[in-house]
Amino acid sequence: MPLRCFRIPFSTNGERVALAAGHKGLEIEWIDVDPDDRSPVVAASGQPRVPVLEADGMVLFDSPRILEWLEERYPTPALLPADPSRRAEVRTFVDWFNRVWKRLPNELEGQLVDAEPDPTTSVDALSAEMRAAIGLFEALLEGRDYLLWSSTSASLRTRRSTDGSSASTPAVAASLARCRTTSARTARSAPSTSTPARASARTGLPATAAASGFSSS
Ligand SMILES: N[C@@H](CCC(=O)N[C@@H](CS)C(=O)NCC(=O)O)C(=O)O
Repeated sequence: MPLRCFRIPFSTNGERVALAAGHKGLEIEWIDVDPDDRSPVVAASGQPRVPVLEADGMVLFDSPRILEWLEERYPTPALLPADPSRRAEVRTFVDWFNRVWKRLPNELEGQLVDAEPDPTTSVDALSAEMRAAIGLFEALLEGRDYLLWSSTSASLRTRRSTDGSSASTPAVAASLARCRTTSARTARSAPSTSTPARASARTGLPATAAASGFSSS
């Protein structure tokens, strides 16, 4: 049964699915969606957000749920550690990342694109908070190749939002380079970006993103 995924190219949540699929060596048929016309996504899933995965006759949305499903359906190679307590640590960290840390880039985007941005913060304040937070990731990578565990799950889920690291955060930079190697191994072809467009690729990562480790939010 083929895997089909609606996405907006370069969107962070869609890239989680692309990276997980790349890690597991799965083919995905990507359906690129026009951000201003979510009707195909709503028709498929009953809600407007991407990514949406169609697989085994099911429709799944919400990237953490999609990754959990991929892990269960295609357990090897694993995203999560086998040990239950290590597994719980990774899930706890990922939940923190989604609910707490990812608020910063989301609010930053709001400052940049919303007609009436939140007056209680600013691009400068949010940027400074993000730069300071990268130290947390640098510390988590002290003495190990991946965040939390040898599993790649936490790294895949946090990778893009922590990109932009510099010489002052060498462990983060090295970890991102390892992720790039993983995705480059499986993301050889670039998908079409026409809208809506369908393209099959190992991970669907646009070549520029695979090469550079991602760009904008
Ligand atoms: N929790 C969801 C969030 C999905 C989400 O916000 N997707 C963005 C693109 S990265 C989107 O479709 N935004 C459009 C909107 O909010 O209407 C996930 O992790 O998949």
